[in-house]
Formats: sequence, structure tokens, C-alpha cells
Amino acid sequence: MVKTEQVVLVGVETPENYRTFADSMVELANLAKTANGEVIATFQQNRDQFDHQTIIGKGKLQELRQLTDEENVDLVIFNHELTPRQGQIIEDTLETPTIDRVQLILDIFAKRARSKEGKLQVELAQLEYSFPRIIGQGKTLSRLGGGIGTRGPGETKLETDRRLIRKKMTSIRQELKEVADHRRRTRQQRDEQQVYQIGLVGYTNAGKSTILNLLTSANTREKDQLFATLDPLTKKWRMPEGLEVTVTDTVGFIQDLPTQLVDAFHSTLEETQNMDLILHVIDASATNRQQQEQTVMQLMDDLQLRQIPVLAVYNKADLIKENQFVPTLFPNVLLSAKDPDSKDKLTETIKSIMMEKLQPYTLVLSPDEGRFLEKLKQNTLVVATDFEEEKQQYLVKGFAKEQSFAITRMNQKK
Ligand SMILES: Nc1nc2c(ncn2[C@@H]2O[C@H](COP(=O)(O)OP(=O)(O)OP(=O)(O)O)[C@@H](O)[C@H]2O)c(=O)[nH]1
Ligand SMILES: [Mg+2]
Repeated sequence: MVKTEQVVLVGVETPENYRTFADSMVELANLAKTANGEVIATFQQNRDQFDHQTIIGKGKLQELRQLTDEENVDLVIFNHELTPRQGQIIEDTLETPTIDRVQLILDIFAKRARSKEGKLQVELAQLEYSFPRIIGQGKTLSRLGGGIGTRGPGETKLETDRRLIRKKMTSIRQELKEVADHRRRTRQQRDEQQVYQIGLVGYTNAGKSTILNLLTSANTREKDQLFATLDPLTKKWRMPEGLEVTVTDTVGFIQDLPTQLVDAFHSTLEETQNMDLILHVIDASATNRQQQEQTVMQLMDDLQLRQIPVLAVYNKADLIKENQFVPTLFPNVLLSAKDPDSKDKLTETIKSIMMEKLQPYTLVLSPDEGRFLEKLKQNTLVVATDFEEEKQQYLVKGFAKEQSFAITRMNQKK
């Protein structure tokens, strides 16, 4: 979707999905908005189960057809993944382009992807989505707009298409591997240089990019749109004590991430496995806040991130009544990333976690070791430097990663 399109949303509530249904419809509306859609109507139905052929009942589908006849509807969006056959039946009945939640999310990812890797991953996901849908059908592919084949195919055409797509998928996977290798190398360099690394994770729209900006004053894109960030983005942050750490932004989590995107998503999060601290950013004002927290925790489990220290950052404090706020995750800090004063609060909290998790050290430096002191300040968290007049020496106290040169030196001197 490029310019604003008038869209109709469709969802069916069943005994299986009733707990999350209302929230997922709100999320669908937000997704549609993010993709430049204007929601002109929402069709909801309660059923014991989805209709095998059309998800919603036949009567409801006729109602929908009436609407698409009367109003200027550009697109119908189902909140459930449609099989190729379901998609075809529905589209034929409505005579209006129809997509599902997966296609909508793919569309948004496609628009947002900035880096080479992000673009490749989305393209791969789109091909994976459409591959099983080519059989006996040409229409679905037209949405790809890649000139792969837009008409009803004859067998030969069909086979060529499938072979071409398979070939394309293989070459994309190869390219992705090269990009990932490159990223692994730069990450290794950071590890070897003993840099303290902070990762931002959290549900989409929680405020991760805003917090990255708050800390690093970097010019990352921050938008009231879902999935504004699609690639890991690492910035340097110099803490008040002088310590230089990296802060890495990641793509937002979402409930029911389309399977085609799980790989893409995981690989962008792979980076976080090497972090020293994870800031789990949470929109404290979200109505389904706890469910969002759970979604993120579950994915962090899947990605084996649970052994890394996590600080829950409850964001958007300006949108809630602070005295009524009950946090569920600990340790935590409540703030508003939009308020510049929050920077100090967050910095102090991060500092206290560092002091808890890092190795404390005490070093005695001679007055001519000014360069070494500078190096300590830049690479470790120095909390005190005292010059002892009578002994003519510096006493430096700080915290460092176990493999740090500061710790090595302390052990040597013992
Ligand atoms: N009211 C309020 N809005 C905020 C605050 N922090 C961020 N926002 C807004 O929330 C929206 C989302 O912020 P982002 O920083 O883009 O969120 P994100 O977590 O990076 O989102 P994705 O990259 O899509 O996963 C933006 O419109 C921000 O301006 C806050 O403390 N208060
Ligand atoms: Mg972001």
C-alpha cells in the first residue's frame, strides 16, 4: 500500500482465541494504519470455529460483499492466516483484493527494511509466503509486483515460476549468510575489545528507539508506527563517568509473528545474545501490557537470552497515573523517554546494575600513569579516583568485565 487505501478489517472470535481477540483486532487496526490504510469498517463474528472455506460464515460474507459493493473499499484484511484456497474463494466472492494478517505484516516489513540484510530477509519471507500459493493460481503473486507472473498459469509457466522462485530463494539465502558472517565479525571485534554492550528489546512501539535516542542522542528513526526499526542498530554511548558502551536497538516483538518472518526476526536479534545487559522496554500505558511482557519473555527464552541481566524499563510514564502503577517485572525503572530528565534516572539505574554484575577492582597507579587512568575511565566504570598525597599515588576504584585488562592488572599486583 503506497497511498492511503480504504480498508475493511475482518475477524472471527472463537472459544480458542477469545482471550486475545479484542487486542489482536486493535493491533490489526494499528498495523493497517501503519501500512497507510484507513479503516472504514470492521467485521467481527462469534463462531465455534472458523468456517473451513471462508473463515466467516456465508451470510456474513454476503454482508461484506454488500459493503464492498456500496462503499469504495480498496482492500479487505483478515485477521487470520488464509490458506491459498480460502483466499481465492473470499476474493472471488467479494471481487475486492483480500489479504491476511501475514501479508499485511510482510508489507510493513517490506516498507521499513533499510539495510541490505533487512531487505533480503523480507524478500525471502515474501517468497516463502507466496511459494505454496502459486499452485493453480496466478493472482496472489501479483501482489509481489516482481514480474514473477501475474496471470493464471499453464503447467509449463507454473513450473518455470516455481523453479525461478526456488533459485531466487537460494541466492538470497547465500547473500544473507555473507551479511551475517560480516556482522558476526564486527561483533567479535567488539567482544574482543571488551566493550560493555547494552541491548534494547521490547514489544513494537514500546519506545526502544526513543530510549536509544535519549541515551545516545543518536538520530535513529522514531515514529508512531509499528516496526519502525527493522535492523539492529548500534550506537556508542559515553556514560558520565567516561565509560563508553554500545547500545543496540532491535526490531520490535509482536504476538503471532508470521512464521515466514521468525527467521528474519531471530537473526536480527542474534546480536543480543552477546549483550551484557538487556533493557526490556515496556509501554506502561498499553492496555494489554502484561501480555506484551509475556510475549517478549517467551521470545527471550526461545533465543536463550535469559542468562543475561535484564532491566525492565517501564516507559510512557506520562500516560499513566504513577501511583496506580503496579510493576510485574524486577528490577525495573519507570520513566518517560520523552522527558529529558529521564536520562539521569535511567543512567543511574543502569549504573547500579553494572555495579552489581561487574567485577569490582581497586588499583594503585603512580602519578605518571595518566594515560592508563584515561584508559580505565573509558573502558571500565570508574567510581572513585583519589590522590593520596603522602604516598604520591592514585587509588582507583571501579567495576569491569571479568576479562578486562583492569582485572588482569589487579590480579598481577596481588
Ligand atoms: N507519550 C509518550 N510517548 C512515547 C514515549 N516514548 C516513546 N513514545 C512514542 O511512542 C512511539 C513509539 O516509539 P519508538 O521509540 O519508535 O518505539 P519502538 O519500540 O522503537 O518501536 P518499533 O521500532 O516499531 O518496535 C513514538 O511515537 C514515540 O514518540 C513516552 O515516554 N511517552
Ligand atoms: Mg524502533
